Amino acid sequence: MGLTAKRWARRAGVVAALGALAVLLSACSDFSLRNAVPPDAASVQGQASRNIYDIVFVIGAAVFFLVEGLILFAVVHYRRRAGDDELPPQIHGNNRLEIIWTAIPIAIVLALFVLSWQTLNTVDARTPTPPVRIGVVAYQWQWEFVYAPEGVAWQDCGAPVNKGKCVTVFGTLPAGGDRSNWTPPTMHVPVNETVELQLHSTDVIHSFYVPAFLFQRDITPRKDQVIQFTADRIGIYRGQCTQFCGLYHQFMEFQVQVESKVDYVAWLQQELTPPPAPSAAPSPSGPAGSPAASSAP
Ligand SMILES: [Cu+2]
Repeated sequence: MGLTAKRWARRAGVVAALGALAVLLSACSDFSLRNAVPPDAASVQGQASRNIYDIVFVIGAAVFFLVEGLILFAVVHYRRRAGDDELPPQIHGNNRLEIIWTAIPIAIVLALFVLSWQTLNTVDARTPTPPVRIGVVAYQWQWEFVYAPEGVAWQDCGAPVNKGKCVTVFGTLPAGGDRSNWTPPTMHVPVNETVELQLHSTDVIHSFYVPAFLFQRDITPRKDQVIQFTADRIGIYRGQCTQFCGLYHQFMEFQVQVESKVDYVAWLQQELTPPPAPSAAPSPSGPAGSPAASSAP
């Protein structure tokens, strides 16, 4: 009686597990292995992050399969068989084994520490004379990208003496929240040149994130962040604020257009020719009510 109940319970368990697996697989019909790994890096710094990701992934996978394989082997090979009525010999302590399984994880952790340190140095490396400097102003709920000429700080672009010298890309909210005819603000940068971003928030914490650069940095009010990157693949890359920053946070998208130096200079020149932007100063005033077109030039 007890045995039959146990068997039924086991069968019910198997059916439930198969059902759960079917539900799980049906939910993953869009699953592709491509989505399970980070995107191809489009910057030198992103490639460094990607390299260490790959190394950690390979080590993690090797450890997983080794440990799971040994567990399965032990469970199957040393399972209790008919007639096994006594415990197998009980062993306590094995110095050689214990040294090995302590030393290997320590070696892995130390190697990863050194590699992470090197990667961090690559990602955070800064040159004192970046060829391109951009002021990035984040506010509820858009972005402004301010290009100031050599010798002018982006914060001073609003001064009358600098009129016509700066280029400002103003982000606008999609009218009525409708994205169909809306383009997020675009940051133009030349390929293979170091670009410095001076990240500034005028209100709450935002976050600068471009998935293709495998990079994210919070922008905290009253504490500007300076980052540098070198995009090495021409293309247009999506960006998004990734700190929930209020009602229209989801509209804080932007694009980074990586183009040839010639195209970049041509774009800058075209933007510098009149008619100039109505105001080059950051205008953090978002719309009061619903998302609507704001101060686009
Ligand atoms: Cu934000």
